[in-house]
This record gives sequence, structure tokens and C-alpha cells, in this order.
Amino acid sequence: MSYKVGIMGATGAVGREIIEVLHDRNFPVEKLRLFASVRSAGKVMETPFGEITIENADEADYSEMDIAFFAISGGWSQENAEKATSAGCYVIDNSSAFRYDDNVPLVVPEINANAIGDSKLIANPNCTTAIAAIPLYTLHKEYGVKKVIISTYQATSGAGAAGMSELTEETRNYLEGKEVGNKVFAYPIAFNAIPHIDSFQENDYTREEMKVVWETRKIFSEPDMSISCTCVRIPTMRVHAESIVIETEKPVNPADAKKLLSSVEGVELKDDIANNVYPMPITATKKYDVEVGRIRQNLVFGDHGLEFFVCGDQILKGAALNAVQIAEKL
Ligand code: 11C
Repeated sequence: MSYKVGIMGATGAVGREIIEVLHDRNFPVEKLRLFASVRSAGKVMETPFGEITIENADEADYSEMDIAFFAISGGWSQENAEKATSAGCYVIDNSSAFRYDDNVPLVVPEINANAIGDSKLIANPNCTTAIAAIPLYTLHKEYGVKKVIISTYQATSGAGAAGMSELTEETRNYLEGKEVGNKVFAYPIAFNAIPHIDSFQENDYTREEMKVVWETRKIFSEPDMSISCTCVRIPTMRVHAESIVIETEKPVNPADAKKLLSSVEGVELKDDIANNVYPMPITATKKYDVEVGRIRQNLVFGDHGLEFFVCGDQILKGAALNAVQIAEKL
């Protein structure tokens, strides 16, 4: 059986990557249709499925599609999801529009594919959540995670193609002695680190930080899990790195944790400090697996605590890959 697939937002960083991942994973595509804003409609895009003419996303007829990947914006998803699902089309939404809706499953397939049930609308998590989720859930199942503290080092790709271009342009400007400027981020990102991603909330955390809390709890079905996060944008291109500290119910030691994580689907253990092997954005770029390493006994929680570092491609496991994996489960 093969499927009629639509990508809404096909010209964006995530949309483009979804096309590549569908092809790379041999997803059974009967017909692929690409949609974007009216500005891009009519243009022809080269894809591994051949040349495809882009159509206006606002005028899509969802009765002609089996699965639509939504990668435009939260507002657009909100306006169009119902239209698609009521026409019988599955929607895998990359935005945050429905993630916190109790009636919409929020899915990392390696963890909670069964949450999909018979829902036609499935939410794809925020990249920062998705990248931490598999190692964290693996440790949670084995040792019972009581507390989690995460600090992130997030790539410019989190702000889409415009974010990545801004890093390139600002770096060039800086090195050429020109005014650096900034448009996408609150401050210049080149040679900087900005502890501000998305809007500030009433509790002084940012929405990006709270997404990690809300989404991890929902995906793990642990509504009371104690989690805190600080999110920082750094001048890298497309991999989010995260330092994670956990306190566990049961005693845990790094050797056992490494053994456990080395056998988990979606994780690549990179932990050999004698040979300077650890996760890094340059090695995790364009990789499906999330790199996990620097696993050590945490100094605060002792034998009930671990500290480790993860790096995952923000556009792949953080977006396009996870979305395609959800489609595979459907
Ligand atoms: C960032 N994590 O790095 C964001 C991008 O909720 O899907 C993804 C936002 C989201 O800026």
C-alpha cells in the first residue's frame, strides 16, 4: 500500500527535510504534493521524487491526500487542521498549536506510539523535548527519574532557514569588520550566546523552556515529573546540545547507564573520554540518532544521580525525522 502525501510548508527548513527523510526511509509514497505560501505557488522544486510544482497551501483539497505534514506555523495549523482531518486526511503537525490539547496525542514514536490511537491529528514535539526524550525515558524506565534539570545550547536552525542565514551573514559581517546587525534573534547571534528563546512567561521562564516541561510530562505520561530547563541559543547551525542532570529513585551508576543506552534505538552512545569521544554538533549533524555521552555520576545527587550530554539534529529528530516516524506508525 502506498500513500498520497502532502507537505504544507515545503520550502522551509523542516519541509525540505521531510521530503529527504521520506525518500531516504523509502516511505511508500504514491504521490507527493508540495504546498507553500501563495508567493511560492507555481515554482518548481527539485526533489528526490522528481520535479514538483508547488501549490498554494491555503487552497489545498485534503480529500486528495492520505497524510499531510504541517510545517508552516502554529496559527496556520490552527486554521487548517480541522479542514484536513474532517476530509479524512491524517495531519502530523510540527507546530505547538495542539501539543497541549488533551485530545491530541503528542508523540515520540520510540516512546509512546500507542498514544496515537485513532486520532487523525498528531502533534510533533518541540525539538528540544524530542532530542532529550529517548535517553531520558530509557533512564526513567530503568531507574525512575525523580528530578530533571536541563541546560540547552540550541542551534540557529531552530528559527528556520532565516535563523541559519542570519548566523552566516552576521559571521561574515563580523569578520569583515562591518556592522553585524540582527533580525531573527533578539541580539546578534554570531560570537554570542542568548539565554532567550521564545517569549518570557509569567514565571520568568521562556515558553521554549516551559515546552520542555509540559511536553516531556505528556509524552512520558508523568504529569507531575519535576523538570526545569534553561534554553540558550548559540552560534551553531543545526544541532541542539543539552546538558541533563537527573536524580533517580533507584541507585544508578554510569557503567550500567552506558550499557543500557548503548542498546537503545535512536541513541548513539559516544562516551569514551580517554579518546576524547563525546557528543558534539559537528558529529551529530545530519544524523538520525541522538548522540549521548559524558555520562557520569552527578556530584550533587551521588549514587542516585547522573549527568550527561546529548546532541541531536534539530531538523531531523527534532522535527522532520520524528514526523516521518509518526507517519510510519500510522
Ligand atoms: C527553537 N525549539 O530552537 C525551537 C524551534 O515549538 O516547534 C521549534 C519550536 C517548536 O527555536
